[in-house]
Amino acid sequence: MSEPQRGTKSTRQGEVANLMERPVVALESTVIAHGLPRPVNLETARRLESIVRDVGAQPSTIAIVNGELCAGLTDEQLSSLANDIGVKKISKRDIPIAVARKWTGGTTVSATLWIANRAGIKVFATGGIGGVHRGSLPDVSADLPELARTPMITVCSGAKIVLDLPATREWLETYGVTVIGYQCDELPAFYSRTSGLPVDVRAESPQEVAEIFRTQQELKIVSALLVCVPVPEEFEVPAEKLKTVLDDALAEAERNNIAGRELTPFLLNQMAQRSEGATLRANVALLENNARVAAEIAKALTNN
Ligand code: PSU
Ligand code: MN
Repeated sequence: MSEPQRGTKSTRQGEVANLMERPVVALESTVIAHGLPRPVNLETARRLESIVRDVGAQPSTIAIVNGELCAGLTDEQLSSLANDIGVKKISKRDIPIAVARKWTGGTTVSATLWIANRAGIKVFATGGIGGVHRGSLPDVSADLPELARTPMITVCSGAKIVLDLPATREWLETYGVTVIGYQCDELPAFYSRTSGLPVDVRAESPQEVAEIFRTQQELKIVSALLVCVPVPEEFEVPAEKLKTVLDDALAEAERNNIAGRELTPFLLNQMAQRSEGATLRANVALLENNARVAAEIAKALTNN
């Protein structure tokens, strides 16, 4: 495929052509629209793109703008996602509605995977994937089933700490999503470098990741390859601090009956406030680091 499929539009046409031949990294946009506060959100979105470019790959931020599926945004579109009121959080199930009703919104991991895969992109970077939420009502992020059916390398720092991590780990295993620890032996837990949960294999380099992905493609195994990169050490939030902040955020969500699509942004925001910004700094640091690792992997994939 040399062009994005029909209906997937790039506002930087030239840049998205020849996706298969050039190293391209898809970037998610719910994190910009709803995951980070202003003005850190736009600064981070721009920085992620420049980190990918500095490594020698092409960034392709994925979003829906006025009902168009976009792989690659102009700076104007990026800032409207970051600043406009009424920008939606678009999950997989919302895609047809968003297109039909000409919405503008940030795409979650699930919607980003679907659009980026259609555009022929192989590598995707995000912060933390969604997963199985805590609590008695089953709330399972659409990110998980989309990972199970999309053959893309997804670079993340594990699942967000607000989730039920053991249940999320089990889900990935049940649905055959291969989990790589990038220079680590445990599944990272977003703001923490460890979770006590195992990865399937440890990889030391982008080349090792590329080799497993190529093998997966040769075997025609259709699921994501989840590459988990721990938050850089100096930004890790200490366990004791994290525990208090998390417990308080979860309790606050329950008191306010927050559920559905509001829950993840609410919890992230609560934690940032209650930790004097420590979780926010960790979130930005891991996003930047993941973008860099994803770009290196994208390059390793095309160098063969
Ligand atoms: N990673 C971050 N911040 C975020 C998210 C991921 O560092 O805000 C977003 C992703 O878009 C992910 C979504 O898909 O949170 C999960 O939301 P939910 O639990 O409602 O599926
Ligand atoms: Mn949910």
